[in-house]
Formats: sequence, C-alpha cells, structure tokens
Amino acid sequence: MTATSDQSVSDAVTAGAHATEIARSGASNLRGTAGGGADPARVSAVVGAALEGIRAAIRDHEVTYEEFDAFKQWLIAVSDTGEWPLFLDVYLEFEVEKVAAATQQGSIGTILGPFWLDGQAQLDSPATLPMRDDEPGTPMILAGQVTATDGTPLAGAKVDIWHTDSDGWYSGFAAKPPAGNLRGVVRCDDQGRFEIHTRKPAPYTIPLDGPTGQMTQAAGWSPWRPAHIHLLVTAPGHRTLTSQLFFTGDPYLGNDVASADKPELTLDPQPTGNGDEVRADRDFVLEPE
Ligand code: MBD
Ligand code: FE
Repeated sequence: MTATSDQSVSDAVTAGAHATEIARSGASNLRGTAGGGADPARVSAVVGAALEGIRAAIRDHEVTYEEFDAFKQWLIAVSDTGEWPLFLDVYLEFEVEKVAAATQQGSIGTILGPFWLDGQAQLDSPATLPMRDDEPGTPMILAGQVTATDGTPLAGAKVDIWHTDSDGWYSGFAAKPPAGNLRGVVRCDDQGRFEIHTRKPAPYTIPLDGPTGQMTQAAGWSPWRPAHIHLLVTAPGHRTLTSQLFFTGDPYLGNDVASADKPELTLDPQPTGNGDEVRADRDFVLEPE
C-alpha cells in the first residue's frame, strides 16, 4: 500500500482508534463468551485452514517478495490506524454471522459492525434520538413491535439503535457529529411496541484514507455500504437480535462492501403527510433463551 499524508489518514485513525479500544475491552463481544482455552484440535483445524488459504493464494498467483513485503506493510498499517475491527467486520464478520444465524430462531439478523457504542441515551417509546437542532436529512419514523417466537408481546424489550447522519458520519467515530448523535436505547411500551423518530441515514463508504479502504480500492472493489440502521433488540430471557435495516432503491443494495445486506432487511418508508417525513414499520421476533 502507498503511504498517505497525515491529513488524509485522520478519518481512518479517528474511527479506528476508538473501534480498537472498544474491541480490546471486549465490550463489543455481544454474541460470544470470552475467548481462551481453545481445544488444540480446533485451533489446528481453523488456523491451519486459514493459513493454507493464504499459502494457496501465494502458490496459485506466484506471489513475489515485493508483494509479500507490501502485505507486511499493509498489516502494520492496519495496526497503526486501529483498523482491525473495521477490516475484520467488513471482510469476515458476515461469515461468522451466518454460522450464528444457523441456530437462531425469530427475526433474521446481520452483522454488528465496528461502530456500536455502549452507554447511550436511555429513552422511552415514543422517542426521538438525540440530534442537533438543525440535524439534516429526511425525518423518519421507525415503528413496530417486539414479540417472542410464540407471539407473546415482550413488555421489557429495548431497541438499541445507531446510524449515520445524512452525510454518512457516525457519532463517536467521526469528528463532525456530536457525541451520542443519532444513537439511543429505546424502551418499548407494555405491548413491546416502539416508535423512534430520527433522520434517514445515507450510504456510507468505509474510510478511504486507511489501509482497509486502500486495499478495497486497489482491488477495484466498491467501498460503499448501502444506507443502514443498526439495531440490537433485547428482552430479558431472550436471545439478542443484532440486525440492520436497509432501504428499497438504495444503489448499493446487493453490492455492500461488508456483505451484510439481506433482502429480508429492506424497508420501504412511506410519506406520513407531515412535511417530508417518512415512516417505516418493522416488527421483531426474539427467541427465548
Ligand atoms: C459500517 O458502518 C458498518 O456497519 C460495517 C459493518 C462496516 C463498516 C462500516
Ligand atoms: Fe454501519
């Protein structure tokens, strides 16, 4: 990878440093137990297969010393910018999510990604997410009900929601939006219903000034993610649903750099008649633990 100027590396470093801190603390390990104590046979099988995949690429494509050295430089840049969470969540998490989804009942989910934050505003439904006085973008209502797989409404359910602003920036990971912007944990009513007032997010490119974006572009791949809303839907005694919602007509659907979009997760918001406000309805079904 080519070197980048200090100025252009800053988006990647701003996002990467915080995402690395969160991943290192284990706070974003929402679907797993702590690591360690792995069975040697499993380490050998999984790590062995991963290494053999890379060795096969070297053999099949006759990788040169120059390219091997560029790979080393790239790995070092991933560490220096803190982009391990970004790189892993963009290029590998969707496969891990498929493994997890194979044993999950209820609503279909998708990957968590690197930009979830703990400790956000706790709100009661109907709720408006924290936003700037002049928050740009189309006003949007997301509403629905959380039930168990047997249809029981889940009174104690919460919807933890985070998404970019209408320019594609996440609060907490980019300099522009203030802390907590367009993030919140919404407590549903006694019927498990929620109504969340926010702004429609925009399509997003992964940082282009860091090694993950540079590798993506060097390969001629699209660095875009379709516009999306992240959600963690929780209820006591139920398995947490990690999901994202997308929008009909988004030009990047089916070509998500993170391979996380699924047809079942597409919203088609409709005008409410209140200015340019739109509304989308979506229910969630959680599996008892
Ligand atoms: C994102 O916003 C995201 O959701 C994922 C999975 C990866 C990179 C950026
Ligand atoms: Fe995202």
